[in-house]
Amino acid sequence: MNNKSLLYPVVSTSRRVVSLDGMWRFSFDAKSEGVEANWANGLPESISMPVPASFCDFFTDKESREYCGDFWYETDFFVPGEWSGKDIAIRFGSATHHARIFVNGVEVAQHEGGFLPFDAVVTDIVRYNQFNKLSVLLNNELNEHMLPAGNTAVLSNGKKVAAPYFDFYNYAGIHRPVKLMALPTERILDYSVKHRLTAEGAEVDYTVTTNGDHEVTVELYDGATKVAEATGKEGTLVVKDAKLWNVHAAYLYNIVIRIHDGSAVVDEYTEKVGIRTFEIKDGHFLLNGKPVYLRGFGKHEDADIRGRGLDLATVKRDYELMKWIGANCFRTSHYPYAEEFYDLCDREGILVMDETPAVGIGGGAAVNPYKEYPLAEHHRQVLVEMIHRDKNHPCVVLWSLGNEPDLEHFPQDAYDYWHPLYELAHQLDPQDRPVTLVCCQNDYTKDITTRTMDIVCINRYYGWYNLSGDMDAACYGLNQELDFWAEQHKPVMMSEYGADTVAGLHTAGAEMFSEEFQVEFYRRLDAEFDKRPWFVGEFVWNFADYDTVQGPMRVDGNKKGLFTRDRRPKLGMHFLRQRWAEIPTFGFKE
Ligand code: GCB
Repeated sequence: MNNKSLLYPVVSTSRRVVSLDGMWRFSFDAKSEGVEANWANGLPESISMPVPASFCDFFTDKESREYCGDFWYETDFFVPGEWSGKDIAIRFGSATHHARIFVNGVEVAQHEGGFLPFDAVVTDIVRYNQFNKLSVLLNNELNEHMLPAGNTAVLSNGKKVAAPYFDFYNYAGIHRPVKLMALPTERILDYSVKHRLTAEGAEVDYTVTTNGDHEVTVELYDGATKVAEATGKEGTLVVKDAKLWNVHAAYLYNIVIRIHDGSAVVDEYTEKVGIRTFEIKDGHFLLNGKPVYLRGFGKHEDADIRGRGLDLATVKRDYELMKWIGANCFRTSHYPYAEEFYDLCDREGILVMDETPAVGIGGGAAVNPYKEYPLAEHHRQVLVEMIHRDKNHPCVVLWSLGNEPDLEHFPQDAYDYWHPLYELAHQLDPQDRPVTLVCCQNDYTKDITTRTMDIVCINRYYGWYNLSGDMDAACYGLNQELDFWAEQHKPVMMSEYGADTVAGLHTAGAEMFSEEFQVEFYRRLDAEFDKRPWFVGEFVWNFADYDTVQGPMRVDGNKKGLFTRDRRPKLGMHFLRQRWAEIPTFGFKE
């Protein structure tokens, strides 16, 4: 059974949380024999493995690093006797990609998709005042009915090989924190907030979902001072002289939600919330009613050794660098990130375009992914989970349904697939944020889907993959395309553009792969954006170099980073730092 709640685990008067992160036991299961052989009651052989982290880069031998198939994690956890009478749940921030969870040998949960949280209520299975066994069977094979999409080839020697339809390494493992929780049996399952600015301050409409009928109260605190309160599962908090959440000037309140039974508090949940509005109006993004030009990056959760495992030190360093360069936004390409990322954005005042793991859908006229990949159901699931998880973050301002699907070869099928997702996202989000998808360098005239989104997001590599190295031709091509988009009367944003750049490679003229070319690339293309008032944002690709599958196109991974993988700036970074400093935070570009 699951707890039916994606609320982030917090400790309160009624809730307890214990981290299960640390060194776990690990074993590959190449023959997929573990379930039959009862490995859920104890791994016959194991090595140690840190959680959270990807398992891949701890290994030096190719076989283990590139392992594809089933693998197990195992640990022991203690349940204090004083927790009896509560519901006991285990929550995974994510586990990549397919997970089956066992406690004391009993299967308690399954989850598909490697980038969103899930939990299992294990109250009836755990033994109190004793150690219990937690076993996790994971599988990192890719296929065409799960996201991100890919394939798994089986070689003649029986070895499985991942064939991703995407350009980042297929890291796998328990990537995010694992928490043991003691929750009241009658509890808060979810809440949502929606903000409205008024002449006196702001009004926050809220809804609370619980699994019981007792009275609910909601309070808003500014530090220790209560500034608003209301009773009931739905209501409005009236905040006089509200301090708004803003870019680079975040202001956060504490929301405190309680369930009462007479004078007793049955459950209490508290979280930080920011009051702000975000909308598209007259072709511009308005944050709290003021136009804002988005500038930032596409990123990856990617780091040396840890792979895609959450590492708070890397997260912190990335925010410091984003502030240093003057970015105000980034896209969680190509999947929802760890919740801790969004928390820091909430605190730092950085905007987020939140993306589902829908990457790798289609890739040419030969296959109609909308007919041949049974993806729609899983796609809906990840969209629902992402919006459910992230809807209250003030930093999240845009939903991206996915990255670079084929929209050109089967235009009507593509529209019929994507448009219901667009409508679903609007229905699911209490704040009704703008919804988009990110389209790739296709024959944009044939694509009938992108123009129906709230904003047109284009990934374009003029000057790199096409018209390579010729920036005059690249600017010509870009201008031709931008003239087309101008006729659609939608705000347009560059959601990716970039050039592979080998740090330390210098050329007197600006030649491809050199740091000089990276500067020239951005200097020339950015000047074209600046000619158009309806151009509302630029996300350079990528924040930092990152790992990919091996191949003739990649030299030790993708080198389009503005920082190296160990976060040293390349020349392009200095150019952008200066450019972005000249663009006012609010208002229009001159
Ligand atoms: C893209 C993809 C991104 C790739 C990038 C590149 O269009 O969205 O995942 O990594 O191009 O560098 O080729």
